[in-house]
Amino acid sequence: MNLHFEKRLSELQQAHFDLITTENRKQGLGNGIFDRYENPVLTAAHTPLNWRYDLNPQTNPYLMERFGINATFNAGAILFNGKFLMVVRVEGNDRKSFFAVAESDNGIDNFKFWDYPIVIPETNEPDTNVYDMRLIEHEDGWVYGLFCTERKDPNAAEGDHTSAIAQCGIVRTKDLKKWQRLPDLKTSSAQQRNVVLHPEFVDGKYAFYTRPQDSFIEAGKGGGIGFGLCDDIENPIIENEKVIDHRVYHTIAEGKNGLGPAPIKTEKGWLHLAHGVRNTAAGLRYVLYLFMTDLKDISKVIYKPAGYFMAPQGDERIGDVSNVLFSNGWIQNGDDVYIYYASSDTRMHVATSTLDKLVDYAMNTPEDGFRSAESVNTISSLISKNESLAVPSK
Ligand code: M1P
Repeated sequence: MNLHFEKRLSELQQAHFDLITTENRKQGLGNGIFDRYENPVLTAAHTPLNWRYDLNPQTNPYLMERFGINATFNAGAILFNGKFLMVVRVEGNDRKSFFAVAESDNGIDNFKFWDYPIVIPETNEPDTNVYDMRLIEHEDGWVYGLFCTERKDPNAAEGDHTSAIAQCGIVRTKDLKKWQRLPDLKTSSAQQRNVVLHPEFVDGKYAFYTRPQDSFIEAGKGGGIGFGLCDDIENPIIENEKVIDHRVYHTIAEGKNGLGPAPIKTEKGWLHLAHGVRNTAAGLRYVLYLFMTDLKDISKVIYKPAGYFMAPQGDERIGDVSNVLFSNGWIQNGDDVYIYYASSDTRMHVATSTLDKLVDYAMNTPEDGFRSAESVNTISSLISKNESLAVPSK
């Protein structure tokens, strides 16, 4: 008997069990808009041991990791058969991402991965890397998964091993186990990431939110959150793409932006969560912002608070790609909203709020005045409004 193997296995199992069963608690006072939680909901260490280790003492006497997992992030989310599910972007040490489902009863802790990662069927053009799935329960009865499929740019110059083309891959399922692949979305843009399907038909057509870009990283002359309609999801082509949420100089989204999860319908309009990116001396900074669109004309932005809704804080700031918050999944359960967000391309967190609070935030937070003087005007009117109140001082 290999005593070292047995002892190490038992320690690994205990540590894994302790980690995935850790209770999560709300952090302190918060900002009144949402609550953060003390622990990430998923890290690389949450992935099952039998994904990472050969558990046979004959073939792995030192009980070494045989398949390292680097990160678990950018998860789509859905409430399915009463369970909170995330379709997680799991990235191996080999830099390839794949999708896997993690499930929890309460949405804030005890997330456990299903036995096997998802097998995504391929088109005639194999995917090099797949990531960032948005899950959409469409009124046609399918659950769609829209994700980025990345392939090497066939026109890359000799010796260029980084140029890539990102496009939108589409799968659909009824049970989140068997997935049917549809053709990749066709638009006139050279690059597409952050594509989201609207959950309802619009004029009998499938409606997509897009993110046209000139190049893989840079928006170039493109960018902004786009919108377009398509007749047939099995032959998905968008002929006309119009930008509905533009990049603007000296805002949190001057560099680029992209929609997060599918919007949530409220009485006051469609609620959207998106990310905005700006460049800094320390590299790109990704923050999350919220806006609302009109119920009748879903391409019309009706409320857009200034600045960010959430930005990286504390440990969230550090990771593989530091200073990044990214969200492509949220779950509405009655009035409660569970926002699943990744920090620094490394781990998943949850923040909770309610529909009422998010709509109040979207409708009543001042808009961007685009100049410092306008910010001073906004804060001054708040101060003078508060002056007339008899607020007890401490
Ligand atoms: O590294 C930050 C994010 O960068 C990309 O997002 P975007 O397309 O908006 O630039 C994506 O690769 C995303 O996965 C990643 O989190």
